[in-house]
Amino acid sequence: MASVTLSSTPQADGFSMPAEWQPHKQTWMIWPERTDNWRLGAKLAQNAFCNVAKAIAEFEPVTIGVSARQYENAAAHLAEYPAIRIVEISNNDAWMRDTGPTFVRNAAGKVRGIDWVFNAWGGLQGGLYFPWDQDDLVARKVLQIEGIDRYRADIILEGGAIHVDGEGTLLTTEYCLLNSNRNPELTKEQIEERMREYLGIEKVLWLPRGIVDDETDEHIDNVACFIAPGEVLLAWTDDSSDPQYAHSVAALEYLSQQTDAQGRPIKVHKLPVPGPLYMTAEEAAGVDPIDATQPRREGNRLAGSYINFLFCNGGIVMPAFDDPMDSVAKEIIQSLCPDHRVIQVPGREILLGGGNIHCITQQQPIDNWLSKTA
Ligand code: KQY
Repeated sequence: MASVTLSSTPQADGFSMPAEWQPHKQTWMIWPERTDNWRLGAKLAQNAFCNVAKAIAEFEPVTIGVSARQYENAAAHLAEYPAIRIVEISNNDAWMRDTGPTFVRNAAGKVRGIDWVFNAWGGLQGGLYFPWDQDDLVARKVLQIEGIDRYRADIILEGGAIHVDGEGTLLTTEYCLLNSNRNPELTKEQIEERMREYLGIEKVLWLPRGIVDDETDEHIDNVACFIAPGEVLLAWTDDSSDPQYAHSVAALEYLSQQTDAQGRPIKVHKLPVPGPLYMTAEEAAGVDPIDATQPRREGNRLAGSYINFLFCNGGIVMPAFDDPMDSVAKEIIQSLCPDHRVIQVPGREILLGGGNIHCITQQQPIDNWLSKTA
């Protein structure tokens, strides 16, 4: 089945983005390899990504896009996991949340994909690498592989910059979406309008800031997410001397005064942050200091957060950091989502590259779901 490029918008066609906890057909990932982001030839990151893929595969199929150069290596790592498929996709790095499509669905359960313009988190004004031309083709290739029709959006956006509740509300951060290195020609109102047109939402909730030193310009998917309609999980610290405190307090104060698209007051659940966590000298020395514009140095604060997890079919895959807060965060999420089995996977190697489990994954909703379950 071919993938057609559409000239309309999802909203005009009756499509909207489902909540992440709605049923998935599969989850997509990209195999990590660039040695100026992933230390020691990306070997440790490859193991970490494999562990994430295996954890997700306990709940649903996984497809991993791999460059031609790494195809055999990835296939050998994952040969014994029939729920994990390897396909060849060229890329500039391994952040499927941001380079993959955002899927939308209509009332009949038909699925389409949005292919956002990607500029490596800021282009030549603070972006994280150049070029990013292969990353900008990833969403299109995923949709072609699946035979899913595509909307090419006229806006620069990464999937990690948005969360939705599936009932009309979108959550984002001003620091990222209003940053002059993304869409400087658009006003806040025009960006909201684009979100309505592409994601079929009705209301945008704007947190001012995200996680301190998050090199994505503070994506929402590292600081807060919907855990249910009307309920937001927020990264939190009680340490008022930590710069994260002001970010989290501002988010809490804002959300406490907001209602969602259905008119419900937002209920906020606090989720402790780990650490603070910092890059060690050994970790920094393992990264090749070549192309990436973000140098890795001993003492860099890492943007660690347990918010950066993925809902799967019946499960949640979340990071652990060998930190006292690991078990606390897991218990909070498990108690809020009793119908999901929460699995923790080591997240530090992924964090060293600048993100975590949500950033390296993209869920594809099941198609014709309503007719199949009717
Ligand atoms: O967290 C993400 N969504 C992407 C992080 C990119 C980091 C590149 N070094």
